[in-house]
Amino acid sequence: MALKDIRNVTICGHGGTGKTSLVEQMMSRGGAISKAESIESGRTVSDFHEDEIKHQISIYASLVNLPWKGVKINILDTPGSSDFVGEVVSSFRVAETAVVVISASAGIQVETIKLWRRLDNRKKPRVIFVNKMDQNRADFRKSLDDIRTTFKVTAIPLNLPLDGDASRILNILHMKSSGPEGKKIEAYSDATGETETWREKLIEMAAEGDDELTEKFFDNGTLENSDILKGLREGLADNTFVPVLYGSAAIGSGIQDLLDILVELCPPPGCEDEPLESGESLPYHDSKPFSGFVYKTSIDKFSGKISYMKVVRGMLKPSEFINTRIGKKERITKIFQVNGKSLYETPELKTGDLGAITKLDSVLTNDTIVAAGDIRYKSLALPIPVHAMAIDTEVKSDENKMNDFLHRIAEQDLTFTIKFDEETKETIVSGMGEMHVNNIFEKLLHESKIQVQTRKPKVPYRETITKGAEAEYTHKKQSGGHGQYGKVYIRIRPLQRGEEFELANDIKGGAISKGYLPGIEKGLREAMTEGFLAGYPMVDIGVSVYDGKEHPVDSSEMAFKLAAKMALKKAYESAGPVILEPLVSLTIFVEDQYLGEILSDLSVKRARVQDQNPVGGGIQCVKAIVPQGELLTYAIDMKALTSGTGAYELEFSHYDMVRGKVAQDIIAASQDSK
Ligand SMILES: Nc1nc2c(ncn2[C@@H]2O[C@H](COP(=O)(O)OP(=O)(O)OP(=O)(O)O)[C@@H](O)[C@H]2O)c(=O)[nH]1
Ligand SMILES: [Mg+2]
Repeated sequence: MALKDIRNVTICGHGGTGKTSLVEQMMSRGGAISKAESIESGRTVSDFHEDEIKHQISIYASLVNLPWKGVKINILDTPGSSDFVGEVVSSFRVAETAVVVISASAGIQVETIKLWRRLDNRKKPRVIFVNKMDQNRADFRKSLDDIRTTFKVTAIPLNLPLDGDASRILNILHMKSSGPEGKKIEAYSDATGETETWREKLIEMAAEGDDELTEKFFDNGTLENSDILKGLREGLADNTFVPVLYGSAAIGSGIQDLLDILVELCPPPGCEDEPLESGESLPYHDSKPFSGFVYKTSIDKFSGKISYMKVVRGMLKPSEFINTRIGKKERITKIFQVNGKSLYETPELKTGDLGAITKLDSVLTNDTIVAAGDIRYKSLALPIPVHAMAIDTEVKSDENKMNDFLHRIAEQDLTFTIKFDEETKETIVSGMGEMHVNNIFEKLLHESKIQVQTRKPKVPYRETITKGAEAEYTHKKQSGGHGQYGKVYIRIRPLQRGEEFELANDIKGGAISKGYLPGIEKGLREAMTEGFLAGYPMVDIGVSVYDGKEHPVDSSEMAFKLAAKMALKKAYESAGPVILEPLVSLTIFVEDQYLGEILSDLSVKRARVQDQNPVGGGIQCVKAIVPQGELLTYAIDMKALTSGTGAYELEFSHYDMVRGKVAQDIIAASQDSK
């Protein structure tokens, strides 16, 4: 099997557009399964996890494969919910083509628009499959217009439902008709000439990007089918056109057309070089020593740890390999082809192919495995988790077990993180949304019988000063025996945001001995960790110690430590202390109809809206800078404000001063919790 005999395809699109049902149909048509099962039956090949069956949605990107016309098609069936977008993004990395599924009746939806932008950034060739053409509201002309205006692409249909009937599909690339389940139907005679018009457009499109084909087209007024395919193949690879197919996964129509196109038009692996961590890239090559990239890790009840791999160079056969992240040798004894939950042992995986290996102890997602050499393929560029919460176990003694479980999940799912926040003393988990995090808690309860309690995380406020000040403090105690004595003079000044802390020794004439200076530094640093206004860490303060006094017998490091701490407190109080709050940059995608609600909610949340633009398909993109403390439950607010259709992304921006009542409330809350 050469590179040209493999296709790696990701199936993506908004939730519920019928991706999993479509994959089921494709597998059945390719003979990989005997019958396409429905989502409702819970028996589809790609939605095999217990949580997927329970909720009747895809949660993980499943790998399946099927043969079609001598080609092995690997398919990654991805979830549509933005909560699981990490799975989609990792599938983009290993697939050369994306099939974007749109529901004919629902139109182009927000998640599809977001995915399209991600695919644009990667210049990934795309095929659009307009599904659910069996439904009443389906209208192929309208959906084609929507695609063109929303994505601003040259979209050309390669098949059409005749008279709007999804059970009668005409393939205009090969001019043949088919019915439900791909059954042959009578040849279609088109009195309107519409299909001919589309075919002519298709041929013009094929001729356009290639000088040789353009010439042939002008000479003959048309092109032979092999030339049409060549031209379209080039246009698809260069993203100059997007083929659109119509069909229905419910009645099994248009499926064969899709499979044909994947084989005839879509690029095989190796059309693009594989990027390396170093910034360079390596071409795919079948006669080089083996190297492969681990794009996903999962843990299965039966097989244990499964590492999913794409072979970039050479061939993977059982042998000893090196994990280049840690330079550790790993023995691979068994290699598998994957169809959902079924792993089939295979003697080898060829260049460009996708498959799995079990029980690779040292191997994590993003690792590179090689036969020889020291390369590392570029890591997946995954989105940052946006929804954070503080958690505790209901029963205190379950804490270690919960931590182990959640760390194991975080190892498999890189869009889920768990960490102990030293500053707020809380265990914080973060994910892509409420559904994502709740699904993990459900698993924890189901598999380990551990119930967690969740809270809004504390906001990591900081304190700082707004002007310079000076103070002196004498720490003096006489309580029998040795006394304690230390006197320090300090000046403090505000630093730039992010400079944290600076200490200058400006003591003249040895007023304080060198041996006491570490005590002074310790005192100041200790004080910086707990501000005098509300107990939050102090930042961006420069301290100059410029004078002091010591006692020949009673002075000690400890005495100077306490003196420095108290001097800082005195100076701080007259240096205009303020609370700083973290701000995040928020990007929102929302349908036009909910824009007003979202904007008025943002103004309540003290947001500064920076940008607001329509991005096509009736979707608006809003960018704003918002205090993190206002967004602690934004996943829930967003759902309520937009009937579950809105989506957002977050990124830390900077710290800024809090004023007025909000600042007073933060200070009052800190007093209450003492
Ligand atoms: N009428 C009709 N219903 C369909 C069609 N394709 C899928 N459905 C139904 O739409 C629902 C969602 O189908 P799925 O295949 O789970 O959709 P999905 O895109 O995989 O969903 P997620 O993975 O959760 O994003 C199910 O109830 C399907 O039976 C279709 O062509 N026509
Ligand atoms: Mg699905």
